[in-house]
Amino acid sequence: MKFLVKTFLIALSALLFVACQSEKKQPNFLFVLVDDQSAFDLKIYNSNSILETPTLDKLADGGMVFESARNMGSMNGAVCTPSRHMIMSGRTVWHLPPSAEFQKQIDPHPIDTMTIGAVFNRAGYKTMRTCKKGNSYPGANRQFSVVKDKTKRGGTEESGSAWHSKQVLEYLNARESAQESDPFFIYFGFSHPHDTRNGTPELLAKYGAVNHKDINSLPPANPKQPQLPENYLTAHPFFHGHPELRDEERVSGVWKNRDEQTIRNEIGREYACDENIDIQIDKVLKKLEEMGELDNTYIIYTADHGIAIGRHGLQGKQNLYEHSWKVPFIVNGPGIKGGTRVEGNIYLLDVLPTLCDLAEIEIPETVEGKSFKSVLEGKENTIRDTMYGVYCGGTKPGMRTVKLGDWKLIKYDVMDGAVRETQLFNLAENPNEYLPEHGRTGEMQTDLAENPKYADKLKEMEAVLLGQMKKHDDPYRLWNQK
Ligand SMILES: [Ca+2]
Repeated sequence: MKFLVKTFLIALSALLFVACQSEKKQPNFLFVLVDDQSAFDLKIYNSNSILETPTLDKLADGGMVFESARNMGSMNGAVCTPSRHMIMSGRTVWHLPPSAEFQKQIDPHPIDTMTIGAVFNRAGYKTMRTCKKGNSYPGANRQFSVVKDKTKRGGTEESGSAWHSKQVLEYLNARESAQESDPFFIYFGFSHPHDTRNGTPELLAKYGAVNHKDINSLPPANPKQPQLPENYLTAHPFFHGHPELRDEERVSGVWKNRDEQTIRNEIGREYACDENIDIQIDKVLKKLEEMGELDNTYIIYTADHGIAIGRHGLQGKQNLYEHSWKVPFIVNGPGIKGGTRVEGNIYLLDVLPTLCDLAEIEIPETVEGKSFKSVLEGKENTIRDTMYGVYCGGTKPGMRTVKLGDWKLIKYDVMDGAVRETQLFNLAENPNEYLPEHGRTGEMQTDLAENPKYADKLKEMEAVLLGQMKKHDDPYRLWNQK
């Protein structure tokens, strides 16, 4: 009798377990991707910033902030394009479909069906995306069931970032009306703060900026504008190696100007676009809350890469300093401990395997990125030791970087050997990557490559770089590599 009771109890608990499991809803995903935003814009990463982003602050307070999240790089001037290929496919920079380099895709490629939209559709998710059109991965974009892509860089509701949030809100309203119960994956992309940075009139006024259009005059100075960045320079000390690069020479409002008025006005414009995005995200989060879906939704906030806007005398994203190589990365969702900051050492190409892992979906075999679920669960602080970065969009081989611990090496081999430069930074002591031209007094607050005291460190980092180039099938070698 006792045995029967025991057997009955075991069977009952097994049944309850199965019932609970089937009631456990799969999580939703809201993946927010902004275009060309430096992590240093945000107060979350830079306490000197005057940019107000209450929605992101709330996401960070309730979630996890990654200190070291990076775009692996680019083999062409449109850094956006390979970045988006890496996000969608989870593959490394030298292993992407040809559309990453040639920026055109007419025929389907086998990798297309191993990308976010396709993978989540097969797992029973409802998938939707809105984003800018162009400089993207068309073969992956069309895998989403609902696609609302348009480039929106204006300063009105219809022509700016509000258009993207409207697409998501309409999609959520339709789900509600249809009483849709399958989980969702929403790719919530914006066309801003990428130039042209036409902010809304109210937000431009708040940051003292104007949509400057006249190449023959300077925008007016205004005390409300953000201060110059700490690592601002009027010119980069040597040529970056990409002749006639659009982002360094032809961005409306900046052109080749690097004076204080131009840069402060342009950062004001950037902040106006950033804050507008923050407002748009809030609308969607409020809607999810109303629907009772917010608690079961992972929200991921990031950018395709950073941007210079006056830092180091540069304007574009075609460099490997922290302002351009690093991206903001915030995750908020079920089980993530609020207010946490981690190193992470993640690439954007780790997003797909991580989200598969969180949804308990099999990670496609074509993925080369690593899941960082263990970091989100608080079990680890970082998933790799070494980070590798590439800019190979101008003269070849271009720029390469590696980071290991606090140390970072950047090398430039451009203009047929006319520019061969090496920089060594300790990011703990010199997070702004000050150069001699910045005139800081601290021994380590400069480029240490020429300092004999750090010769061994330099040698070590050179070896780490070559190792990473081999590991990632980098097709080039630098002048001092064999
Ligand atoms: Ca971009």
